[in-house]
Amino acid sequence: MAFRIDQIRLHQIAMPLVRPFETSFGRTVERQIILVEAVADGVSGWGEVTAGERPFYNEEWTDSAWLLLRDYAGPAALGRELGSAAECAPLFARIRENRMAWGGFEAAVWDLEARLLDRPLWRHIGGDRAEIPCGVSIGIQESVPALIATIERELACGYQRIKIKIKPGWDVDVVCEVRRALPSIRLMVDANSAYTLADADHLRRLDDFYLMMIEQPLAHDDIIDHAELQLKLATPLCLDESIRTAHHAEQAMRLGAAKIINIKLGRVGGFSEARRIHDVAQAAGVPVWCGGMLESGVGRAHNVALSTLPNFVLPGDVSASRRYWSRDVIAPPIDVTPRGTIAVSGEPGFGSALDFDFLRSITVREETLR
Ligand code: OSB
Ligand code: MG
Repeated sequence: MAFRIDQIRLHQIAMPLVRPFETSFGRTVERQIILVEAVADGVSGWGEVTAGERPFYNEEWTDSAWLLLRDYAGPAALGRELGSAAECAPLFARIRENRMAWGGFEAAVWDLEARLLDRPLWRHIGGDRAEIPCGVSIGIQESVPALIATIERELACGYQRIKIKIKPGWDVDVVCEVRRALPSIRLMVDANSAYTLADADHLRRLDDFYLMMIEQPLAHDDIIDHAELQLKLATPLCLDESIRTAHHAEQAMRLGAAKIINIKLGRVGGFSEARRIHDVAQAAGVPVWCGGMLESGVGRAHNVALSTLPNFVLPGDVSASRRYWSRDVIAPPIDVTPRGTIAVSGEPGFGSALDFDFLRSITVREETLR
């Protein structure tokens, strides 16, 4: 359906995590999140920028995203007549990368279109399942017993698979002990680019622990070394950081660098590219799952919607709001069933209401583009 973007509002919110989250590239204690509100005909659609606070996962960070939206993506989209939400991403074709920034806006436009059509976002993007399988991502802990206790707590909540973050010095021995304590759980690891091909023999030791996959062991922008590493490992490799477009996905699958693909809405620049990656992977028989970036309820609900597409066959890093937030910006918050699933909402758009009083109370800057 055709609509015109009359206004764009940027809201930056500060949200302390319930507990710090540590990966191979750093520790996050508080999120600084930009929510993007796209307005047409008095109706607002909402999206979330998933950039971190520092440029350590990819090149983006909260402040870079703010400037990109304010000075480039916003002006490229304002006042434009769109025939449909699918026409949004091409407006940003001149912008190199910075996908999390403009992808937050792109997701808001899909939400907006779903609301204009009075339709749930998950149905609007072509989802076909009302309940999605869920896993959790567990950061680097201070000790192995603390890690095992954390895993047991998450299993008790019903989560279907456990992902643990690894880095040099917190890898093979840790996985070995987790496996000894919990021999039959569905387990995987994520290195966030902490290794090189020189570590191939070390990484091969992970083959003893029948992991579901090893996520992004090598460089954030590499495909070829991953292909070479895969030849040396029995455990399937999954790419996260390296896949930003369907073209990257095709190259990685062709070379044998990715037997599984993690799709993150922000990393790939929104729903259009996420669906394209989903489709090329499906055509190649490669399963995908939805990654997470410590999102607030807005991004979390978008991830739930994305996960309803048919080739999202593995449990994603899409988990309950309460794992990260004492209070979320949406009401009701995202919750998990005892079966380790999240049920989608039948409400229009991303499916929950924003808690505007709370949103105002945690807003640190706001700007309206018109
Ligand atoms: O690589 O998947 C990742 C969090 C921040 C940055 C990168 C990653 C992650 C996670 C958390 O694993 C997933 C979540 O939001 O639960
Ligand atoms: Mg990852």
